[in-house]
Amino acid sequence: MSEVQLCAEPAPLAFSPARAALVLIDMQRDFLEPGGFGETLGNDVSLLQAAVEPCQRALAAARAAGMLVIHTREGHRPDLSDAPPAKVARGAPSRRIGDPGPMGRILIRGEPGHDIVEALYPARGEPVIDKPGKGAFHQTDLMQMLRNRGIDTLFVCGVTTEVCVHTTIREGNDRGFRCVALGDACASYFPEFHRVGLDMIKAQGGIFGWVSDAAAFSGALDAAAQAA
Ligand code: TIU
Repeated sequence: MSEVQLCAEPAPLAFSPARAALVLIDMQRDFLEPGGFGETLGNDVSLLQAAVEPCQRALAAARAAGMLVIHTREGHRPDLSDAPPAKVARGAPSRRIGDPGPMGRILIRGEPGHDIVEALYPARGEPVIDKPGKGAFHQTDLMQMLRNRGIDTLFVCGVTTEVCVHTTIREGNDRGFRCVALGDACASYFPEFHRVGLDMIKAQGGIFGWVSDAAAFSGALDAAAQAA
């Protein structure tokens, strides 16, 4: 498939699917389901459900186009050796990182709550990046993976808009990638932060990147496939 024309803000964007990746950020049970990390922080986790169907749509389109699909998960080693004490000790959650909960230990790799929700489960061969921080580039091999594939454009979905999605887009932008948030495929525990978070990306002529949506992304890929 040659160049795809995408409706986006603040301006349309042309991209090559062979040089683009769809990055799904932290669509984990720990953030989306009751009893996980998100709920321990006092959040209404049902707010994040809005992103699931748009993520499915974007995922199906990327898979059909043969695009690179990368999933990320935020979490820590069982011995917490990679968890900064400042992160573990912060706030007054009902359960801290590493404490036992109904989906296993909170935000710990290998526990049921750390895994990706069923509706968006990675297909065989799709890389899953386990990250200890908010950004997907920090202390991971994401940069190497993208460089090896000649990727120049990232389509970013997932949760939460103003935390891990934003941090990843900021990291990616500084590393020279064109980063596009698929807005409806992102969600936050704070609808206001979601809205303003997307506005921040596309302000000032696209200071961190672009904002589009799952329907525009899948429609653009479909149109390019039909034309080919
Ligand atoms: N709490 C919150 O909004 N987010 C996180 O802690 N991690 C992610 O955004 N994945």
